[in-house]
Amino acid sequence: MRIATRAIHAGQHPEAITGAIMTPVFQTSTYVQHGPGEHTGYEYSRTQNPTREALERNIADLESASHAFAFASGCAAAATVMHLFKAGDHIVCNDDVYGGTHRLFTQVMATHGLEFTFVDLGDVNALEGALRPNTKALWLETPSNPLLKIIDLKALSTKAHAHELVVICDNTFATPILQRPLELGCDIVVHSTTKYMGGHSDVIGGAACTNNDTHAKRLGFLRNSLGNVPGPWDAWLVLRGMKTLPLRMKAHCENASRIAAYLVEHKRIERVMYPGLKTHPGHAIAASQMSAFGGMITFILEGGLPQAERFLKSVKIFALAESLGGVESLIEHPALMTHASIPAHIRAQLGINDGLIRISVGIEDVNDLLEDLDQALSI
Ligand code: P1T
Repeated sequence: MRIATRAIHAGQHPEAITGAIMTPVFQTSTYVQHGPGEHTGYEYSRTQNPTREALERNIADLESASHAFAFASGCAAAATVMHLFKAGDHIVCNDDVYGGTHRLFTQVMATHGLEFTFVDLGDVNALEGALRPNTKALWLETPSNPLLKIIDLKALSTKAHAHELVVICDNTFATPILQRPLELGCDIVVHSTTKYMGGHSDVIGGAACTNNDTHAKRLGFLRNSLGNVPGPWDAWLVLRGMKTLPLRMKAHCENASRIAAYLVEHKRIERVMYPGLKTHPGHAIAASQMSAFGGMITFILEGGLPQAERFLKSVKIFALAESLGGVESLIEHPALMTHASIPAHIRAQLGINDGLIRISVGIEDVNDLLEDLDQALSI
């Protein structure tokens, strides 16, 4: 079956007692046992929950994975994946990642003895220069947050596997509708399901997927031990979002490409970062590994912070807020908001400067979005 059909049906069965077509919210912490240890396969909701499992079957199917694990947040998924490694292990990571991922790696996992090197992997040959004898994994985020850099997943997976690294890809910005990293050679995919998968800005969640049975067994053990599971309601909300993910992604991509084309032409915009633009350095790779270019656009407004602040306060439909991937359009200032936890000198090196603005293009009528940007840019 094709992906739009699978998004609706994969992993879903009518409920056994009533035939309810939608998976119920199994809002229970525990399950009755017939005798000690004689259970139905369900013992305790941290360990097993039918609503969560329905979501996991759905996500696994879309990501071409044999295993998926839902988490309480994207950060919880990333933290659990990091527990596959031990003190003294070294991980190479692309330089531009979500600020919370950078914070998790450098201010949490590093204090437990993991070592990280951040490098611009837009040039795949940069990997070799970052390797150490103790390098165990490669963490990739593409398109990256917030600079929308594109990383060649196939080429880097091949290179990394030659050094026996575990390749992990954060696929939050693309979703499995646009890009399936496991098919391109990655070993583990992580998501913030808070974003496009949930799709309505009403839930926090995460996921990790793999086809590797050893990683899957360990991830299941780790999640049960760490206890960072989503509640059944949250799993249900993400599952509901999944059903419209293909439709929504199509609308996000169409609106974003119209808006990127508008911004490129605007005299007050110094630079537009959108992988769909032919001028984007990663455009050819994006075109080969993604089926469309996504709903995120980052741009530099002339005039630094004062102009950026004025613009951010002038938009009327775009809401000034962290996060992305909901049906509604959001706008934010990475340096002061989503990436504020990254030290200023690193932000400066990366180019996350005071004029940098990121938009999550929603699925409203694109003409309203264009008019909103236009009026705010003329103030
Ligand atoms: O917020 P949470 O569900 O824990 O997901 C973290 C996360 C992981 N990976 C990527 C690529 C992300 O963008 C995020 C969260 N990002 C935002 C909140 C943001 O506004 O960029």
